[in-house]
Amino acid sequence: MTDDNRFYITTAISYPNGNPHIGHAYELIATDAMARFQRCDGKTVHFITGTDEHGQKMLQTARREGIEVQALADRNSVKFKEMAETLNASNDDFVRTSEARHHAACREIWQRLEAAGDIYKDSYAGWYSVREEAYYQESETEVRGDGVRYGPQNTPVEWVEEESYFFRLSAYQDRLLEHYEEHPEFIGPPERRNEIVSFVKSGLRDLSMSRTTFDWGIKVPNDERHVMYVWVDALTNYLTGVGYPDEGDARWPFWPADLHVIGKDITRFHCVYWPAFLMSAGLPLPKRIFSHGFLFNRGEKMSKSVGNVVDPFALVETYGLDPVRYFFLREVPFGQDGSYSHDAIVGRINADLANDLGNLAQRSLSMIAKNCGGIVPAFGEPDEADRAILSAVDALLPQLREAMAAQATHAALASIFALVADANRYFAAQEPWALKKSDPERMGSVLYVTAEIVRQIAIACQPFMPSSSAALLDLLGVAEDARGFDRLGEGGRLASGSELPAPKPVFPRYVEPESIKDS
Ligand code: MET
Repeated sequence: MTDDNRFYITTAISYPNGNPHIGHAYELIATDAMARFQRCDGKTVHFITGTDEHGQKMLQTARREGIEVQALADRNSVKFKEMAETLNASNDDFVRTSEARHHAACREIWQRLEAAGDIYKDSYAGWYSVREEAYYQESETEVRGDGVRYGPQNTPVEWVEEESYFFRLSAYQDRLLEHYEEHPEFIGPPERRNEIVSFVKSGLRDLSMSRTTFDWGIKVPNDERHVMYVWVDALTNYLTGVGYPDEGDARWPFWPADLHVIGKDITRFHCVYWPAFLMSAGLPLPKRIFSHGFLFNRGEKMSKSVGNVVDPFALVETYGLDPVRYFFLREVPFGQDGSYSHDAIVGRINADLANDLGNLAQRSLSMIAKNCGGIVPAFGEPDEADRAILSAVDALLPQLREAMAAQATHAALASIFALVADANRYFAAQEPWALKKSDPERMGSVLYVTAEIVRQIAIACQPFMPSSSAALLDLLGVAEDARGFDRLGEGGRLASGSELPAPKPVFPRYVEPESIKDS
């Protein structure tokens, strides 16, 4: 069952009660970069995302819109699928919780919890946030000046009183604490881990697992008046995505998940409830759960062509996909909150992508085209500067692995772009244009070294900016099957004498559209 070469990674599944917004895009882009990273690094990856279609929030939205809730789910789920395509997400599957396969997985997990003696019937009376689909203890809520009672994450709560099945969560307190202790990597970043440990230490109450006041959900086996609490259903999607309950399914060996990427507001569900359900069901626990922060547009100016700043489609339309992916993954330390604005995005596009990486590639490749007949030049005896820059770039992979093991996409990109800066300094200091007449062989060596650095940088950038990196690798004549991370370092050096296609710019500057500049 354990095959070190498999890597199973998931995003949270989104409530399709509205259009996808920037938060959904942020999580999907980051998770996609992590999935692609592992693929480039030789892993067999299974990456899933999806939509979370049951629960009271969906029902309320459908009623407000005057449509059937299934119709609402169908309509908006499509938009989430479209977003995944627009963002060039490489997910292998898209799980919708209204699908039959998911219902089967949920029924099975319920029966396992029941068989373990962890489910009992009682009645629930307490506070519930429909926006979060979360139960809260009274001590976690407060009545504010507007007379409304709010939960700890600032959403209104309402009183719920009904017959309910319960899960013996309280019985798992010690086992959970033990697990956190023995697996410090289980929850990241450390701030979230600390919060969870103290929440669990403060004492766990049994969890209400079903609702009877509406029927939009997965029916409880053998008691059809109850539908499962939406989070029981939602979390089980991670099992549905690997073929559960069919443990003979070809995807089942991917379980347990290597990484669940989620937003920090849903850490409790993933780090307390989910492992407890799995322990009860006798299934192995995911290896790691990483909670990212939120991106805010703090009233900062956005491009006027991004009519709605929270619309990921408009962002991609305005700035281009890979620049948006790069910005999200580079600008904000993954795991922390951050902000975005038009100026910040344009700054990154023009400084990092167009000036630094784009120019490095364009200048070196056009010199090869012009002065070397478009043929990768020979690399003569390396001098001190050549050796220094090549050994820096050859040492990139361990740094990337370390950063990505901690989901630090910003740190991985910082290492890559530090090399881009080094390479630009190398190129400027070597002045290959001046060597053209005085020492054409040396010019060839400098261009070779620069192109070789661009090759490695482009390979390393694939998880983050897949199509721009592919374009760069095409310009360098790197074959499709020579783009894995096993080709980073000395082993994959560019072949002198190979012919390159005509160079063209890959990272254009962002220029304000005329109509907007003057208005
Ligand atoms: N739909 C939930 C949310 O968006 C996430 C479910 S992940 C199992 O908060």
